Amino acid sequence: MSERVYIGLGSNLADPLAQLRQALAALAALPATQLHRHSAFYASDPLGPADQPRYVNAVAALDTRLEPLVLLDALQAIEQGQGRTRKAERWGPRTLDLDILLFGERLLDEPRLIVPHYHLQARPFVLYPLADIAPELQLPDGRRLTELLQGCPFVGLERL
Ligand code: A4P
Ligand code: MG
Repeated sequence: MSERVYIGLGSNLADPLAQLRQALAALAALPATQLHRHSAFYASDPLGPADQPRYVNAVAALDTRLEPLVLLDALQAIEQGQGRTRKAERWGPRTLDLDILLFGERLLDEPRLIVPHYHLQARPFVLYPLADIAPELQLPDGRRLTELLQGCPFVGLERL
């Protein structure tokens, strides 16, 4: 049985828009997985160190039969394939970041994988793209996306 998974995509280096398009093609090509739909692309002010370029962000909905850690491995392989190098600096610039935002109704708290993604509810560059593709979405804890949006103004964000 497949599960609906939401992936947050972000890039602020080496032609971010092209990075995101390439990543969407890679997601669509994952085994046992269908790319259901994706949001618009959004330019967003960097969260974290301010001396880095603006990001482009989007959210994709997948239907997958992969297990969560298998999907995480696949996402990290896509990041590596697009030139991601992990640096010590937290929240620093990157060619591609793929985060698992939600995985069906699952609550995961493992060393390598926490789902729902932490800070999901506070990030306009996650919530507004999510609202493009799943306005009726409800989190596993029962909170509705519409409630979260009310607490998260559309600031520092530009629909491309
Ligand atoms: N990990 C745990 N849970 C998850 C999950 N749900 N999805 C682990 C993906 N990975 C998860 O991630 C570090 C480790 O988190 C992984 O090895 C995985 O096992 P990472 O991608 O190597 O590191 P990171 O992304 O630098 O760290 P972090 O804390 O995840 O950063 P964020 O929260 O992703 O923030 N500003 C704008 N405007 N737009 C952005 O997209 N992104 C960041 C990065 C900072 N500022 C931004 C944006
Ligand atoms: Mg990440």
